[in-house]
Amino acid sequence: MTLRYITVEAEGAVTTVTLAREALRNAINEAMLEEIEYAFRKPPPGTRCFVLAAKGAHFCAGLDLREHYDLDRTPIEFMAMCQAWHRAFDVIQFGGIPVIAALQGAVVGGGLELAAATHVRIAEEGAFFALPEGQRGIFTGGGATVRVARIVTPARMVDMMLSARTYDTRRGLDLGLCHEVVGAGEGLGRAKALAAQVATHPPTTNFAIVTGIARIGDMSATDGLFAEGLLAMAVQTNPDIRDRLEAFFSRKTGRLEPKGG
Ligand code: 1HE
Repeated sequence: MTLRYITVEAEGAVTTVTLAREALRNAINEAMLEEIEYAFRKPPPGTRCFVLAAKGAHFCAGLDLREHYDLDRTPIEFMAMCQAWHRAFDVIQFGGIPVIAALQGAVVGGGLELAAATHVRIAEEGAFFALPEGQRGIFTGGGATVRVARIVTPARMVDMMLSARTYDTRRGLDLGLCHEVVGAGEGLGRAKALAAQVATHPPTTNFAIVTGIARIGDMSATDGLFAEGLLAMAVQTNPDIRDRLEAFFSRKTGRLEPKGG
């Protein structure tokens, strides 16, 4: 596929997907959405962790409102559009490969929906989170009612949509919209460093972490415990982990330190 709105760059086991529509604040049109889905569905061989980044001062302003206005979609056409967003973001969340997001500036509307599909979110100072759809007279359609509501609670999502309030990185961290805050200009470097470390985990371990926990959240407790056992059955008996355990016994690996973060 010829990529026009994003770039994809493989560096060893880490592949960086970058939104590259800076002039329109990385607003997502139909073609860009297809490119995003393609990038995560067909990773370069050997990819063990993704970084999702964005060019310019803002991560993503959400749905391309201009395209939406110009296409004047029918209800059925917009339903199909929502399903395309859901499909693409499901590939990000459930593709089995961890995705670390580097966020700056506006992470709003569909941009927050995109970020919420990633597994670890590193935000630069100055980043902000919002769901301004209500203010525009529209509704979310890229998965926020599921993903964002589960992060911040459904009640808070109602408030975010009615008030269009913005949360800075401090509040974003408290609410779980981001997991780490770094200085301006440091997000991509930190995301790549974390991705390089995550990429050293056995792929089946990462698969279980990024797919299992969210899937089990949809299950009853009984089914969830059973599913957890099945995942652990595959992961804990993987021969690849024996070397790691031996390294722990022989003190070749560092110990956890209670330094927080
Ligand atoms: C856009 C879009 C867009 C900017 N679609 N063109 N999302 C929103 O409601 C967010 C709308 N955007 C903003 O609030 C601001 O643009 C930002 C806070 C992100 C950035 O502000 P700023 O001052 O840096 O840029 P700007 O001057 O507002 O925008 C620069 C250009 O990008 C300008 O076009 P220009 O031709 O006048 O230069 C803007 O029109 C354009 N632009 N955002 C199209 N979103 C599946 S449903 C998902 C639901 C949604 O995501 S709704 C969208 C919510």
